[in-house]
Amino acid sequence: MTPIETRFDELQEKLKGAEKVVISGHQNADGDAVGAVGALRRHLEIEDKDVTALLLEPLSPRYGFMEFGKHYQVFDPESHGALIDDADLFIMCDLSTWGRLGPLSKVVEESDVSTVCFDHHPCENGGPADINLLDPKATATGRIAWDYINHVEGHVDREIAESVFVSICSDTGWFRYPNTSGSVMDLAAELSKFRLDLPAIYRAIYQSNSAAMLRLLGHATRTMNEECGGRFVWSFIRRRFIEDLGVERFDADPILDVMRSGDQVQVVALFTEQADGSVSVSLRSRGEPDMNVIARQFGGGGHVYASGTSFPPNTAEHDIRSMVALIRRVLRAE
Ligand SMILES: [Mn+2]
Repeated sequence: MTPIETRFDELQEKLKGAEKVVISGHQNADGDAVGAVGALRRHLEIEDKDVTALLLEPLSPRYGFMEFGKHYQVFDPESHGALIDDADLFIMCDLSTWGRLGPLSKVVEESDVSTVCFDHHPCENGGPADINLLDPKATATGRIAWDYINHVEGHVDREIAESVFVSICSDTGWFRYPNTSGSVMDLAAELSKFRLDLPAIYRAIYQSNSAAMLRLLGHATRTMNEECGGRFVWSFIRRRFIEDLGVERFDADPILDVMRSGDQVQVVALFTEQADGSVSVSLRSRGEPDMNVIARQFGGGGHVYASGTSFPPNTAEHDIRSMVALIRRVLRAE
């Protein structure tokens, strides 16, 4: 039995004595967080648990097609505090730092609920929860959820298959990133047998940008900075451009996707000014250098090929310059 399978058994045992379970993912839930929460929520529902799925903000419209969209609540400290206090188990997905649970972290930490963490981000201290199901080699957290459900021989239905599919297609960038493997394609094929409409899923996730977002994308690429002979490109989007163009729901991914399509590009950084003057940072690479190492030096983290952090308002401009200089140095040393 592998180490994670031993943990799977521990969780299965723990769940035998649990009735009320609350499950959540990180702030700004991406497809993997949503998919992992969705798959585990449905699994626990099938297992007759009293399960509540919480997200920290409304589900992105990109994932509105999912059955999961009908089965979650947006976290509200007023109404959900008691729910967490009464719960037997709290499961967090696709994060291993409490900070990424936003206002929910305080509520969980102040309660004495047992905690479980499903995650595939690199994590140094063994994990934040009582039971940690961590596999940094897993393509997506939804894959770990899928492995768990299979390990305990849970029933799989269309909702679980759809959720796991959303996890793996999101974290592989629709099967294009270096974490796409034969076993990922095998799993995708298996899941698609549950009557998943793949072109419709692709269209919902990747072809649902507003015209305002497309104009902002043009602004970001037109003002893009090129460094190290084009190996590093970056852009800084000021808040006023987002407001002037009427972008209602900003999304970094379509912009990052275009920027990293350049033939020389190895590293992309996108800095986006927020309403409060802070700057959110998205980093992408083709596998080298490690974006997690860069992000960590600035209080963030993530994966080798996709990481992020955020700069506070008072130091943001200086932080942008330091990060650009650091990436330049790392690339020159290669
Ligand atoms: Mn993930």
